[in-house]
Amino acid sequence: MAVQRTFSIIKPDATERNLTGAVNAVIEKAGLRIIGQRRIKMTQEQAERFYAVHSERPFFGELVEFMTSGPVVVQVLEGENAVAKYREVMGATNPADADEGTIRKLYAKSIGENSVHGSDSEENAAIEIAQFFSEADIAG
Ligand code: DAT
Ligand code: MG
Repeated sequence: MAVQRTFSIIKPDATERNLTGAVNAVIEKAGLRIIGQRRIKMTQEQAERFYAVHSERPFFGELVEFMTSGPVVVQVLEGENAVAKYREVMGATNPADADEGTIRKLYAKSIGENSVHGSDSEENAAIEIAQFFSEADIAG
């Protein structure tokens, strides 16, 4: 498996509790390199576009409201098999189902406020990275 990039967001529940460094420590310990990172306040339009695939789901309004409720840290991660590796390190969407040692097991508050996002495919990673980063702001 080749070196890949994936897209990560440290969500508002985690930035609010000053967990950016703690989350980054888990990411780096897993062998993933943080090659782009920016702290932003997502606009409603950015959040709606980012989660457009979930627009028909009953939790969509709540999700957009949460993602715009405070600062987030958007990141580009690089490493061997980075997409699947980061999904593994994040843990299951619902922290109640997440494995020990995963970011969501350690830090998530609930299925909605679950501390991190990670891309689910290499194709989506490229689309998501392009929404928030230009190549000039990434250094591998
Ligand atoms: P993941 O973030 O693990 O890729 P997803 O893509 O299915 O999960 O959903 C995106 C986000 O939407 C998820 O991180 C939190 C929220 N979400 C998903 N299912 C939910 C539910 N049943 N209730 C509330 N929020 C939910
Ligand atoms: Mg997802």
